[in-house]
Amino acid sequence: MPQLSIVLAPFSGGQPRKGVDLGPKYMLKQGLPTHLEELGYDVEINEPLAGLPEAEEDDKFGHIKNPTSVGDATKLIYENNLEALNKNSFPLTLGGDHSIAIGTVSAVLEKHPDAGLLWVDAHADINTLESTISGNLHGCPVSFLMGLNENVPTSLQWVPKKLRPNKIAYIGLRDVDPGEKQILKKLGIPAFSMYHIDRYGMNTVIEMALEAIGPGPLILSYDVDAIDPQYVPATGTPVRGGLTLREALFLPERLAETKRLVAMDVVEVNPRLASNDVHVVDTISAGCAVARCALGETLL
Ligand code: NNH
Ligand code: MN
Ligand code: MN
Ligand code: MN
Repeated sequence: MPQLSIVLAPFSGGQPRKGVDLGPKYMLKQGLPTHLEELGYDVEINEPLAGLPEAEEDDKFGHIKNPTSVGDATKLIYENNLEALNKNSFPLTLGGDHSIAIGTVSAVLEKHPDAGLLWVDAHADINTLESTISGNLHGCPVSFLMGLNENVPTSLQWVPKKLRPNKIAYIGLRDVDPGEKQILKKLGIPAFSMYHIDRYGMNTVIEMALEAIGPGPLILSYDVDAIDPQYVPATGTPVRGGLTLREALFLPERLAETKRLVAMDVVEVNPRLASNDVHVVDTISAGCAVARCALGETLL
């Protein structure tokens, strides 16, 4: 029986909105573990952040917010993901904000140095400590994974920096900061925006993204704000003009079919930002469906 480790990452210190730490609890309550068991997995639930104190708000590194808690939390997530991978279990990490991908992606690259990363998001999350305007670390994980920062705060110095620019592809972008656009251009990183999805269709965009990162195991880091806010309203930085629900689910369905996925994250679900119960249910359902599709659920 295939093994699956649901890694709970109820962490909110990478951005300012409380409530994104409730994501894992809501996705569990929706029945995700049972649904994954029904797909044939032997499921365990890990809580690497249990006992971690809440982020202290005054912790700053220049204008960068909460570097200590982001460093501490991502290291625990890294260790837990690596443990899962080492026992041949698939880590499904439930966020939490997107800073947690510093931990998950580092773990996969430690285990599988040839792995490629698909970053599904409205945002590129490749701001450096210099380029970030907000100072929120959930907008910076890719720059840490690639080693693009010169003066890294002590708490984040553990990050291995193993991600190469030709082993990542973005899908769903539509809100990229000017500094990030420069970085993407300079490093020649394959990035498929909503324009490309309209122009070529999701199926072809996936083929192009996989072609760009080449063979090897795959990590799917899925920020639910890639999906249009009409389907996923309860997220911290919604941007209109996003993926339809079918595009959003076809992507993980297609990746499951490749049998190359070795780990995935579902992040930025924030039930507290819903203005009514329907918004909560829509958002949580979409997040859970993304995970189930990536893990092999099919319509027929
Ligand atoms: N680019 C902005 C920043 O760095 C927004 C990032 N917000 C996200 N990223 N939700 O996925 O602050
Ligand atoms: Mn993100
Ligand atoms: Mn985003
Ligand atoms: Mn509505």
